Amino acid sequence: MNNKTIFSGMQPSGVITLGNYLGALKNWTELQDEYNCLYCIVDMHAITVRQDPATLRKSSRNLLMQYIASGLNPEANIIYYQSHVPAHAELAWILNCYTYMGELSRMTQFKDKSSKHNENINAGLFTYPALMAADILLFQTDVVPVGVDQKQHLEITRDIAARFNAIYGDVFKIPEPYIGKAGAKIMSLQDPSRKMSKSDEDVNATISLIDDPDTIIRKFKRAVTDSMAKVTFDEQNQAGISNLLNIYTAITGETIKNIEREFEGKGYGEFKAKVAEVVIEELRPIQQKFEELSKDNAYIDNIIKENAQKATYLATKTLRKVQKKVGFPPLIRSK
Ligand code: AQP
Repeated sequence: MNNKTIFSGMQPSGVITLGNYLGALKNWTELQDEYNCLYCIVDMHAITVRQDPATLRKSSRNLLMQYIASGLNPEANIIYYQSHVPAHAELAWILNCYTYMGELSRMTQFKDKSSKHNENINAGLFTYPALMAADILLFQTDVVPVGVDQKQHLEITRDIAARFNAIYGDVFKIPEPYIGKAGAKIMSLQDPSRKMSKSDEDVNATISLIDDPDTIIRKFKRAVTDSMAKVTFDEQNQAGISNLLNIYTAITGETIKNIEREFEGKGYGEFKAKVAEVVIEELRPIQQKFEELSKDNAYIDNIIKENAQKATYLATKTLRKVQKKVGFPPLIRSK
């Protein structure tokens, strides 16, 4: 244990995908023994896109169970709902006042999501990075493990923290990104120029963490490839095959060169079947554990309660310091 803090989170905006798992969750489980970790279910971020309330509640609980089922230890890590810790919203408001419209408008995620949801381009979607900065900075985080798609948000977090520190002294620790070598960005199976996303409406574009073996085989069979008939890593001309190679290497730890050699002279059908097989085997124990956890409501409720308390305690320390720095009057406590 190195005493450093890790913070990361996922939105309960659908069932998490193989992209979320390989780009983030799998790395989290490898880091948990070394660091003090907080893994959040960022439900406040999720409502920047319209959600059905009952589905959001269910997805949030499922996501918490999927964190645990994937190997996160809920006793050693703080696994909690963002909305249960009001300090996230309180710090986000303050940081909004130290974040510029110009920098927010350069965020690729805002551009992508506002074009996808042009009937609901709300202020929350625009100021999403200030809330994400609050999430991270509240815990004096050293390291943030994210997929490469979230790197821009981490950069703005660092800019906001440095700006705040330049005015008020060393209030926030400046966090570093941690991007795993394999699985940094998994692409859609139907359009390998876009990332695999849990909110994708095309069910064939994503592998979800709870897909059964037949579904996984079918989705890989339908995955878009090319007509070059060779399993080689070439993101320009063979984006689909390169994506499958990325998935295969992220799961097996085998090098791309070795995988190319293994499939030399073999057809895409055989390669896809092998990729499906390793994915099925990777997900099998996670799915079994998820089933078990789904039956133990009291255990899950207890984790939710205890971890919210732990996170609130840590977050309040930073929040009070920030409130004092910006000039808010101190709370008067009853004797
Ligand atoms: N395709 C991906 N490849 C690798 N990593 C990915 N991540 C997301 N997609 C991929 C990583 O997963 C974590 C969770 O992200 P999030 O839920 O906060 O939001 P997101 O990046 O917007 O994820 P989605 O799946 O695309 O959600 P929706 O569809 O709701 O927008 C992050 O660490 C991210 O890097």
